[in-house]
Amino acid sequence: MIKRLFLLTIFIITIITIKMEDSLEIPQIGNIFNRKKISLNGKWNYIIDVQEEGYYGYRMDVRKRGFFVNEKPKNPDDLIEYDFDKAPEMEIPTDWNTKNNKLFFYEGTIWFKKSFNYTINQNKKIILYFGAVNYETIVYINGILIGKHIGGFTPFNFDITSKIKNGNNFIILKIDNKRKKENIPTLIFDWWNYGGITRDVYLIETNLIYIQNYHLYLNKQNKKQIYINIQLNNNIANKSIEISIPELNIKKYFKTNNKGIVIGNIDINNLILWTPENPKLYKVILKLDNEEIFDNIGFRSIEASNKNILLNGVPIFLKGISLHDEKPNGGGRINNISDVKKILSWVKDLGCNFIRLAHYPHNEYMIREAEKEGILVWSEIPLYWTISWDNKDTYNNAKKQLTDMILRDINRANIIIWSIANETPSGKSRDIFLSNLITHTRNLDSTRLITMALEVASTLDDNYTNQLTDNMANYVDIISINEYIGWYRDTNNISKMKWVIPYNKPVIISEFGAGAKYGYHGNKNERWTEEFQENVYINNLKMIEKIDGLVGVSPWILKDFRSPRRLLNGIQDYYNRKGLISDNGDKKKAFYILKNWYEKIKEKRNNDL
Ligand code: GCB
Repeated sequence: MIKRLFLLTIFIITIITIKMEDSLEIPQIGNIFNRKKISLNGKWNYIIDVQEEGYYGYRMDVRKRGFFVNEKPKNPDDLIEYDFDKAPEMEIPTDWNTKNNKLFFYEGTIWFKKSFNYTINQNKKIILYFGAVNYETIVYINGILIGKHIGGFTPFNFDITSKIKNGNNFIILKIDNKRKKENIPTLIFDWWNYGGITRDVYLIETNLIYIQNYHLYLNKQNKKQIYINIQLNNNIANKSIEISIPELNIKKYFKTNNKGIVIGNIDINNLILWTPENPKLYKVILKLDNEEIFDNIGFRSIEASNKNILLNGVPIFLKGISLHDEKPNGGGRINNISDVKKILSWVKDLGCNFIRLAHYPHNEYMIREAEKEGILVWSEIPLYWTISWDNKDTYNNAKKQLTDMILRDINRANIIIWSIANETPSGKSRDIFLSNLITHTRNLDSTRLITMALEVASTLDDNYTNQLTDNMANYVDIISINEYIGWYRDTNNISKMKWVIPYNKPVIISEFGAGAKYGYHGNKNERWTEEFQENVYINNLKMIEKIDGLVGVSPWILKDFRSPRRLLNGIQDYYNRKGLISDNGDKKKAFYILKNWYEKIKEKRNNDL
């Protein structure tokens, strides 16, 4: 019996592996906002499957019960032990943790099913697109496996043209958000592991040959020229693509090379560059055969020059704040534009021109809205703390997440920084891993700066001089440092601290902060009070402004956020309390300290000019 089961399991695993190789996943399609699409958001049925019965099923007889790939077992006389149509519903997109009390701490497998009607249009391609699903997703359409995706924050899509039927169809997903050592992120991280279909789901309808993605950007050396790079889904040569920018009276034609790529440039006069003060976007229309897509694109340059960051050739100071992708009130993943607007209204109230979107790629709504508002962005992948540096699959996973983050937002003018990693322990394997990712990023995108959040490993003999010695500082364009002086260390000595940063590069203090529970008051030396946090801000800002080469700060963090590592009863209650604003939207005292400092910086810069 045991032998039979063993063989059966091997058989099942073999089927799964063989089929996985036939994955219908295709390279990410760009600019989903302005494609012809049908939304598959809305109600999906779900089955919580703690032991992954529907996948591994002990005593499972494939013929009789099947995996949970159909809506219910197919034969009427089979034992019915699952039925999606009788299962509860969840409104997608959402994390599952905040939608059902039973799922608050849940990390495991949940199955989802969506039925939909479709009328087939001959000579069209149908692409099934997911904005993000956390973490591992196996996708079936009409009972057939079409692929698997890992990574919780980037888009992925499948060409389902050959699998979709006229009339009724159904999609089933097995989603698993168990943490694993070899994953990105790994086992331990300081945020909530929200599971589920957290971003939009669409069916995209395109021509058989379509524009997969494109990048239009300003020539750094010649501000009267826009570079163009367009990629079709097919290696076809001599396809004609029309590009028009009506506001600039531009209409040009380009032909693809034998890789299905267009590389070219357009000369432009009177271009208004994108800046935080005037976030000018131009409507750009790309036309291939009878299919058009448009985008609103801003043009700007960004570069690091000695210890400055130059936006359009002019030094800029980044008045920033760090954010998690979490709703303004009550936790859960952001999944709509009004959440984004609320968060950005706080960002603007604080006087910021810059946000650090920690610690993974955020919702596309956030980036697009910030772009319209003139807010610059740092975007990063969840390569956080201790990663399995020697594991090849882990590297490939990181590289894929990085690539998909870049491809999704390649045309967004406000993103000026790609960050590769956060607080990683020094070592040879890590350096190889990270430097390879940096090379990859530079090859994909030459129009942004690269950084990673580093830590100070040592202080000099006087104990007050912080010295940055991380080897990765040699590879990045900007030195970014997370420091928690006044909270995790040196609580009484903030003002004595000095810095030695021996690189001719701009510096960002990418994190500092302190925990405080809103409404809890006391002495400035008493932890968790608003006064303690306020004092940490006052003294840190005084110290930070003396740092040679300082071009920006993004303190930790705008709003209290959920984290399972924050256990202190009555104070933390599973929230990281370093927010300048409570989860209910109440501003703590430190909010005003930072706001005033940003006001002062503005005045100082105006006086300097
Ligand atoms: C850090 C991490 C951030 C944490 C923060 C903290 O250095 O980058 O993810 O949440 O410290 O509050 O400890």
